[in-house]
Amino acid sequence: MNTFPPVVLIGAPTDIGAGHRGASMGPEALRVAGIAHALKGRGLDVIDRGNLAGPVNPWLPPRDGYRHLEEVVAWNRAVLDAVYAELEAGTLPILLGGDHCLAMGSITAVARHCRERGKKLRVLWLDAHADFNTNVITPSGNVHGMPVACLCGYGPAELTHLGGASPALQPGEIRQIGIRSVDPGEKKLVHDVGLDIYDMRYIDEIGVSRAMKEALEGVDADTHLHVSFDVDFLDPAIAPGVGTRVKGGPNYREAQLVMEMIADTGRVGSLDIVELNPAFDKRNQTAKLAVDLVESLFGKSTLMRD
Ligand code: HAR
Ligand code: MN
Ligand code: MN
Ligand code: MN
Repeated sequence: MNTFPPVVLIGAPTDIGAGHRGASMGPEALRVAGIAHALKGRGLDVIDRGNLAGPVNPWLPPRDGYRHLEEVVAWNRAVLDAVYAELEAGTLPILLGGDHCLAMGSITAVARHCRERGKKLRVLWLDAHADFNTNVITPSGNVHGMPVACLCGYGPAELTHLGGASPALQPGEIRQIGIRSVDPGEKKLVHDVGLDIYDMRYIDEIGVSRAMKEALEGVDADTHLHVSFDVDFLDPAIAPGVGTRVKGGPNYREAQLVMEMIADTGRVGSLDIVELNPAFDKRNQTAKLAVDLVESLFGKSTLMRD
């Protein structure tokens, strides 16, 4: 028997923070890959709320080191309100992105919910990238490279104060897993901030099992676990459908083990699935893989283990 509340799918069809067009097609690709059916197969109640609306992508160059800042804010406000309403209602929101800038809205909502309920928060950031750039150090101006920095209070007021108080998150509440692409200025900043990063070298050396045990240390019955799953976390050999591929990511079994170990905590309270880009995919294989991994995240495993 699962112990999950009803899960709610919220589509945010935009590529407003990305450097390639196409993540806006992510929500539909995940639906076509059968995400609702797969979750129902896990015994979960699934409600698909359809898609949020927001500004179109004007595809302009960066201004002051940010591309589309105003539109990024508008999308994130919509995500924040939708995700917060679900948490208040006691459901488990799954954000179907969309690019990773949207995690500012979802995680700001989750953080507010946890503060109000006196719950501990742990964010697992599964990604090839640290997403800790600012407008000064960004090589691109793309805001999907900045959400973790903004959540920790480094960024423009419109984004750092999305939910009022800033910072929304303390660096100590985050664990980043799978990281293998960090820009030079970003490297210094994550070091100075003391972000807990399980990069690919560390995972290569100690293995997924030990790395995940460490990343999940301290998660208890009082913890809300938020998983921010950037699909480019996966090795591009198995997941070509992303805009920013970085080789040397987790393979199929390693990724499954990550999800299975998170599932074992029984504390998953919210999820983002972001950066899926059908324009780069082949026959929706990356969306299907993401759905397969999400099944594991919600407890699908080969054998009964308890
Ligand atoms: N670090 C690069 C930049 O800031 C690339 C960021 C790409 N980000 C994502 N999400 N795809 O993780 O421009
Ligand atoms: Mn990302
Ligand atoms: Mn990424
Ligand atoms: Mn909760």
